[in-house]
Amino acid sequence: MKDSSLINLFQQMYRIRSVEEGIVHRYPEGKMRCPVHLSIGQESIPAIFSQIIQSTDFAVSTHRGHAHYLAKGGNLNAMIAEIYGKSTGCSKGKGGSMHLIDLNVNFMGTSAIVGNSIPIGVGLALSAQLNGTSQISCVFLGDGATEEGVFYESINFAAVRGLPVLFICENNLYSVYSPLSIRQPKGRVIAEMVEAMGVEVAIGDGHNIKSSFDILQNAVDKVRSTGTPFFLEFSTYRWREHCGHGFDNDIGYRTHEEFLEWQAKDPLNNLERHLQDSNINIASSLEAIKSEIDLEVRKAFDFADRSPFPSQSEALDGVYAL
Ligand SMILES: Cc1ncc(C[n+]2csc(CCOP(=O)(O)OP(=O)(O)O)c2C)c(N)n1
Ligand SMILES: [Mg+2]
Repeated sequence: MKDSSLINLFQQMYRIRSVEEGIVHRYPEGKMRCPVHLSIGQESIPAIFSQIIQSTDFAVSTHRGHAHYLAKGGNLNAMIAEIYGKSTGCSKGKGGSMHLIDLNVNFMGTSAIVGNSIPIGVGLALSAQLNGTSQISCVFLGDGATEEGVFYESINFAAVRGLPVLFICENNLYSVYSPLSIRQPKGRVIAEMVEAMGVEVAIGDGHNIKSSFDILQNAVDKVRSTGTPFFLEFSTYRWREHCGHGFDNDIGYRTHEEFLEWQAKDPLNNLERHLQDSNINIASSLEAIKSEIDLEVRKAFDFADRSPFPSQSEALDGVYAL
């Protein structure tokens, strides 16, 4: 990869990290009243995705969706305002961190219900097929979501109908506090299980940026050119607690040593060092990129803080109940 592409990747990865570190630092102020599922440590795949995907393509994601929303080009101010519960938020302040959406860039939503957005992504692919567009639909999911029945129904439907959908599974080994080893039979590989259902698959190491880039590029090209589904499984690791801004390595479900092992593979840090080693004059440009992003992120938090809460009269707007 050229240095310029790597710098773009660095920029995306740093931006996602900076936004989530901003949440970490401000969460204790008590102004963000919704739960947050951070993906610090998991930025590489969303950052690569941002470089490959087109804004007309569809994407959906999960409870851990900040990075995917940003990578698809979702509006930063509207995301932070949503987390602050403000009326300027992307769901008008009623959804919080787990309900991100930006229709301007076809980021079609995230959901708190594990597995819930998978059939929605498949339905979007069906709409692209019926409308005869060249759009593809991308479904981000975690390893835990592959244990939901709807995952199998969706994979099967996409395979049978031949739909242009790209499933991107970020396997961070855990579903809340349960490791894969106690949730699935020994030796099972998620991607191989999907392959057995008739869908082409590839497996990547999310900490290897260059190979992950090629794998993702190849899959996007294939889905677009053949109009058929593809399933990707990338290994990755979340650093922070399952839900919240702290760490949870001391509660017994994983060890601090394991965390340190994965943290040493930090894709952002490694990319920065790689860029510095390959080009001795780059350090000041990287610092400039970082300060510009940090400023943008600070402004987004200020915007959210200054924005009004939704008024009482609009409390039930858009809420449908029997
Ligand atoms: C249908 C459903 N079951 C259980 C939960 C509780 N829950 C929230 S997040 C989560 C873990 C999902 O794990 P994974 O898909 O691997 O995503 P990760 O949190 O690792 O990003 C669970 C079980 C839920 N929100 N919805
Ligand atoms: Mg997981």
